[in-house]
Amino acid sequence: MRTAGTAYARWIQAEPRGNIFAKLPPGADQRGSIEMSIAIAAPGNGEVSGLLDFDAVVIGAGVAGLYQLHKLRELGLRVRVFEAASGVGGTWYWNRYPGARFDSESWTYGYSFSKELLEEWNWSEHFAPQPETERYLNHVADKFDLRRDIQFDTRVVAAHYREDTRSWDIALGDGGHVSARFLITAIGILSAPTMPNIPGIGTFEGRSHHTHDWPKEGVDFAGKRVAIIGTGATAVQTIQEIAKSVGHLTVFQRTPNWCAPLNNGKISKDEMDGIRARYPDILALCRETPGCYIHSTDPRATMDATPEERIAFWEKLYASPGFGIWQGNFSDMLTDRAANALASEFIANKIRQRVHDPVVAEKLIPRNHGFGTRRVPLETRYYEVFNQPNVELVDVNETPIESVTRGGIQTSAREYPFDIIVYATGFDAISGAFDRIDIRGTGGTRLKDVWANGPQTYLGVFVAGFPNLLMTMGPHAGLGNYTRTAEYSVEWVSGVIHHATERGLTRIEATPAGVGEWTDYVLALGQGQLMNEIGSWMTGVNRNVEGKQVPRIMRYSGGHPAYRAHCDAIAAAGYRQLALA
Ligand code: NA7
Repeated sequence: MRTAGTAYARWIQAEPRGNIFAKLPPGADQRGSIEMSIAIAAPGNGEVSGLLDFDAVVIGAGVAGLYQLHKLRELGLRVRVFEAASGVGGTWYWNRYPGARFDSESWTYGYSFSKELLEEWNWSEHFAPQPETERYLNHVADKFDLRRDIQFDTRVVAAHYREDTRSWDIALGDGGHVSARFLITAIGILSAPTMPNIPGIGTFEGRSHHTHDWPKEGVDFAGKRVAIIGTGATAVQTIQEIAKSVGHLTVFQRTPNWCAPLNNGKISKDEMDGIRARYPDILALCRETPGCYIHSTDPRATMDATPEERIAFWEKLYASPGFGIWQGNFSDMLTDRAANALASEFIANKIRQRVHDPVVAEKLIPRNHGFGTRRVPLETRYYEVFNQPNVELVDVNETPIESVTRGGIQTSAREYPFDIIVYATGFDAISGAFDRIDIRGTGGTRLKDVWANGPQTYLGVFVAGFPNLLMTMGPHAGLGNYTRTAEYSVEWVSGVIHHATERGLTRIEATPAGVGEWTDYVLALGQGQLMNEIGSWMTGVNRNVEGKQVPRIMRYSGGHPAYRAHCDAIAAAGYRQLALA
């Protein structure tokens, strides 16, 4: 993945206005250019804008939504944010399960738009725990006085476009309706949690919680018999935390993941002062790397290094904090099978060294995918948990879960009694949160139907046939270190809206040709990347959701610098590719 992305990123930075399709991988569609992709219509229905409830409605008050509100207010627009939760934070509001924390360096995650905010906020750990991030986002909401335009405890259930008024009718979970010229989604990529389809879930008489809907008052695990279903990044964080206090823990694993050490640490006051002084360099570095982390791919191919050099390099990465071992590995690790197999074997041996029981160790080593081809969970003594006498690993491929009973979980082998069941079973990712809202464009077309065979967008921002709908962090956009990429997304969306409002334009739409070209381009770019071959939330697979069983290319994979170059070029050219009216 990195090879193609990085090379492309370098090229597009050198020639940001060129024909972006000229450097597609062999075999990719090379028909188009960046021209002809969006449509902004001429002034027409400006007269109704005063009758609309709002100029813009934003769905979601998480990282993207908060900043989107701030930016649109700066444009002088009347904005309302609807948020299903009772507070701000999105992911960092909901996911308050034990052990929830960043895998991005805290000091790369904060907003960069306000120097004052950067100056005044202190991170206490290199990878901050959830309560600290939630506090941070509350601080942002207070500092910029955002709450007065946010309606909490309100879910948007439907949004229908009206051609006569060039506006959106938005239906709320409480039965209310509002109208707005622009509808902006800031609904995140991992916000639609999913439960497994196991019979009897409702009959369990103990406590059970999905990690996403964790109770604010917390859950006491001390001495309890606890089950956890799932072994993704969320489960890994939860398991290593609750293993400290449970009476007995049973981990139900379907697919093991390749986990690597987080190597977290506290940040002293002096260290924080040093970080603050380096913010311009840190943020500049994040702008250069494909995923907007501080880690960038090593330029060497795996076989360029001797076996001894490889091991020394991987040992260093394994002992370093954060995603370096995933994002900063050899350049061919995620595109070359032989290279990937070597990296995988290195991690497999680490698991064998850390887990005492060889049978358990082998069960924890993934067999159906290579290292880094699914999201790498970062861990702190996760593997050592399986050395505890009160922790058991159940491979549900060997003994499938048949049902949840009143007292526990019944597998094909036996019934396990539990006091608490934790569902760490993930999300209907990327497009799932869109599917849960009845979004209809021109002619009543449903977005869910348009995307039935995979997302089709222009830049991950627009969908043809859905005028004035703008997505922050939408499917096929450049994603990565969340706040870094969300800030850009919000700024670009704000730029188009500014362009339209200052000219009295009331209709912005992507053209079908533009959407077709962008979609073909993103799909072509994703070919040959091992990540796109395996089912995971990153390829939109969720075995608990109908129609989401097959891996699809859901993310732009050319690296964020190249993504920005595309979007900047379109803005600089006055959004000529949009249909503007
Ligand atoms: P993930 O990474 O999608 O993990 C979900 C886990 O739940 C995964 O191990 C699944 O196994 C497992 N799962 C789901 N349904 C079942 C059933 N029916 N039986 C057994 N196991 C099941 O979600 P996370 O919340 O951990 O992480 C999502 C992202 O959020 C994370 O990467 C961070 O970026 C933040 P499977 O792999 O499908 O076999």
